[in-house]
This record gives sequence, C-alpha cells and structure tokens, in this order.
Amino acid sequence: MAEIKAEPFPFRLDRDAVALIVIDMQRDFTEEGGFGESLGNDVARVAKIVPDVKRLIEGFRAAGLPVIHTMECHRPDLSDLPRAKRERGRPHFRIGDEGPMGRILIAGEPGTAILPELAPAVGETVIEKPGKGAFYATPLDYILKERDIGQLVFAGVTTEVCVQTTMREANDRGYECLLVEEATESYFPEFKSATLAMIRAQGAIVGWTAHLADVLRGIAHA
Ligand code: C5J
Repeated sequence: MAEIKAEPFPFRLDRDAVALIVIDMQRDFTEEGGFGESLGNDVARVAKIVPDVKRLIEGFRAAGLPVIHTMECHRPDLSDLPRAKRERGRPHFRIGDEGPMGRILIAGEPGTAILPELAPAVGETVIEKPGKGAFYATPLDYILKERDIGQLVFAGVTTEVCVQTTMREANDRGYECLLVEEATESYFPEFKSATLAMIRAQGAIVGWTAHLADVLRGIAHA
C-alpha cells in the first residue's frame, strides 16, 4: 500500500487493484472542426492538458499498472444514438453529420479517434461508449471485476460531463475513485473547480482529488 497525498484525505493506493481510466481524449473534443467546437466551445482550453495526461499514462505504464481508455462514439447507423441526444443544442454539426474530420462522433471516423499522442498501447482496453458515463451500455464493470480492480484513477475530458458522470457511476458501483487535477479539463473553468469541490466534499462523497506529481510519486512507490 502506498499513500497518495490527496483531498480530502490521503488515498491508500492498492497497486494490485488500481487502473487508470482516460476519458474521451478524442480529436472531436480537443481539435478545431470537431464536436466540441461545433457546440461553441474553445477547444484549446482542454487541449492544454495533453502533456499532463501523457505523463500520467506513461507513469502507469512504467509502473506496470493497467490503462483503460474510453471514447464517446456511436454506430454508423446511429442505432445507439437517442433522438434526444442528436437533437440537443445548436451545434453546427450534429452527431452523425459529415464534418471536417469525418462523421461527428461516429466510431472509426478520424475525428472520433483518440489523440495520437495519447493513443492506446497494444493490449490496453478501449471502451466505446454511447453515453456520458462509461458504465452505461458498455462492458466496463464486467472487465474491471474480472481483473479484481477496485480503485480507479481518472483523467480526461470534460471534467463535469463524461469524467464526473463516470466517477459517479463508479462510486455507486463500489469503486474508490481519484481524479487527477492537472489531467482533466472543462470548456468552463468554473465547472472544473466546482466539480473538483463537489467530488471531494463531505468526506470524499464521490471520491478524491490529487495533483499529478503526487499521483506519479505514489504509483512509482506502490
Ligand atoms: C461531452 C465529454 N462534453 N466527453 N463529452 O459531451 O465530456
């Protein structure tokens, strides 16, 4: 057991039971011409975390710990896309439309891919998810339980949407969740700070938050 300095109190890391989950570090959320920008967001804000997410991934790999990636995406025939989700908001391009990087948020399209700098290594699990939460309509829970994983370290985008939704799903399923502050971002800075605060409030009601350097130190010594 190693202790990671975290809020609201230290996180007791079990190296035999921990995995990193990298949420939706896809071109569609971080590059111009993708879904995020189509919704009116400044994608440069979230793209800035890429070097820190890379350091975190590399730290887990170097420690021999599992890394799991998620992608928000839909089937080409849109059979897993609820009408309410497709019609929500006023994007220039709706999910499934042809955009500058291929069809928006459709599996296999160039814009839907994980950023090349953060690409999954051979053997790492990639969860394709049609919802905001990575447990909804995916085999994630089954995969984690098969591997006896009970602790999840989180990175990715966006903090208050897919990251927070997945953390809450995981917390309800009994996983201990820790969010790495420098490795997550929102299009709205106030939403990021509010999410961090609400996760760790009330004695870690959803989970812990910690700084990247402390997490890297913790996993290296676990
Ligand atoms: C959003 C996500 N923001 N990955 N997706 O629609 O957070």
